[in-house]
Amino acid sequence: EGVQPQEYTVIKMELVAPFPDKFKVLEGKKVFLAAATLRPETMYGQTNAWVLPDGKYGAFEINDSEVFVLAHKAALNLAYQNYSRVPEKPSCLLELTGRDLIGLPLKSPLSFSEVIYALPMLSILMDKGTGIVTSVPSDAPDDYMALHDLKAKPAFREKYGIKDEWVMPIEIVPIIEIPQFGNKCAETVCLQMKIKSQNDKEKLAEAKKQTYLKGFTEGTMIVGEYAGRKVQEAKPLIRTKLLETGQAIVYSE
Ligand code: A2H
Repeated sequence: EGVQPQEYTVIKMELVAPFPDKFKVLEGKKVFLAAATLRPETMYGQTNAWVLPDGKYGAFEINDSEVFVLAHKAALNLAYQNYSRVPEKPSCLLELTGRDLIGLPLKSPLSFSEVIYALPMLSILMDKGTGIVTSVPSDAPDDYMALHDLKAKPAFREKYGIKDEWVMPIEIVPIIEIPQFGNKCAETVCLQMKIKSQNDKEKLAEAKKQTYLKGFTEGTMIVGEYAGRKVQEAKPLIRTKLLETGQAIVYSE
């Protein structure tokens, strides 16, 4: 980690009622999977959420009506950042693993899909961000490959009890146009670099570097309120809007 603190936008992905049995104790509250992102302007392209199957998560009471599902360490950090009503000790209402989260239906801000599902990603680090990632396969190479793996490998879906209907209908949503990379830059770069799976860590790190820089410096939004504007201009505007409307919060570490 660098010297500069990383400032994330945490997107509130709302659990759709009725809740499954394990989550019944949370009924009557608004429950969100809290996903940390550095690219709030890409939220139009969300197709699903990612969780680590063996990761330990908790459902933490954030205020009188809201509950966040996230890694314990992130809940503690949030408390210090004054988002929990009991600052020194955020109360965990329910202990969870990633497996409990797989298949949850969610409603996420700006996504063109009415409902998206939580699915497994094996490269999630539990000590970074919130341990929950929102998936934008058009622009994030990690997301593109993890989705590719799920679609291509029935045994992988079976292992985690994933219904085909959560995965197979997913289509990549073009949201940003980048010269030479087109409007699905993650796919372009993963194909060019012949990346085979989400476990191809070194190549994926390189793919991320390329797309991240290109997207920010040369990308143009092709959807949403700021269609036609450069990513650089749209990013802070979209972020501010998400924060002001209560659909996201700031999180730094
Ligand atoms: B980004 P940095 Cl479209 N484990 O959001 C693994 N990856 C994580 C994570 C964790 N615990 N927490 C967050 N991330 C991902 C969008 C996105 C992201 C796009 C393009 C690139 C991109 C949609 N996924 O990140 O190491 C999140 O994915 C490329 C850097 O703190 C988050 O932003 O720099 C990013 O990694 C944070 O990574």
